[in-house]
Amino acid sequence: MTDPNAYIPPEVWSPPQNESGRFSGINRPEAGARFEAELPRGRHPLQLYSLATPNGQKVTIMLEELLAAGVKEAEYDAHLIRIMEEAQFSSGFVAINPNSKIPAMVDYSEPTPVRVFESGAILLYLAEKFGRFLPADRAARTEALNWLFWVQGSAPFIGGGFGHFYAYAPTKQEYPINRYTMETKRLLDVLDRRLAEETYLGGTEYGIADMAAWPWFAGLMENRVYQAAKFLDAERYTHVRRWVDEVGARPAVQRGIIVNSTNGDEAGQLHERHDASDIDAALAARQAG
Ligand SMILES: N[C@@H](CCC(=O)N[C@@H](CS)C(=O)NCC(=O)O)C(=O)O
Repeated sequence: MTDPNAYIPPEVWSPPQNESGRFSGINRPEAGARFEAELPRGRHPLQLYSLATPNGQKVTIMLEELLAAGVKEAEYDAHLIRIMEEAQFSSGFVAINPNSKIPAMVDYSEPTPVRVFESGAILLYLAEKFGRFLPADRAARTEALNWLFWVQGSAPFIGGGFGHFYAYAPTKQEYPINRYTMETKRLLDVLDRRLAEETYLGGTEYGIADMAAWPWFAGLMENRVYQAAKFLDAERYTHVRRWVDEVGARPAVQRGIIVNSTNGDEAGQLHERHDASDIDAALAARQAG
């Protein structure tokens, strides 16, 4: 039977007019800058341009973990990029990330400033630069990278697939929701089985694979993204639950996840981070509120 509402693709696609999905207003089929504007620059060697989404939080968790481990050279300025206001399409941002997505970073401590984009590449860059949170031994390093790349490759099915069709699409449609729920639950099961056999994703040591995965999976379990924990029956993944709690209790994680945040109670938001005291103040405001 043919569905009378089924979409019949034209011979050549053209962008829809007046679509009402969450990101429809900012999406275009062309890359590149949409307007001229330089990026701000603070006083620290590392300049981060980001927003507190799961992809952004990965990097601020890593930076806070480095600082907590005593790596003073990891001091950073975190500038807010408001993606719904199209700040990722400024000429300055596109020059450091031609893909126009947060997070992106510039390291001015190198003889020639180094740009780094893609959250996984930023985690790897920082781990290698400071020799932390990634084992040196080839086998252990490879296993940690296996899981880092697993998260990087899998998260778009959670965010762009499941989250988009479950929470953001203008209408709820069964086919895409089934498809991406199936995949999201399969990924939760992959993670659960891994964490049944090892304490952390990479193995015995906490590291960049955990930092990459935690914001996505903790976000799902704790309803910080998509309000879907019940729908996904997330609590049945008991090993994921154990790891979400354990990693979430780390002070550096609690500090990192609020950097560049624009949600929640206004006093507890932290649009920019230029000093450790910025985070202290936002955490204190959250506790008081
Ligand atoms: N693979 C990228 C994905 C980054 C990404 O999707 N960023 C989103 C926010 S979480 C973004 O900037 N979206 C803006 C846009 O699509 O215009 C990474 O891991 O860094």
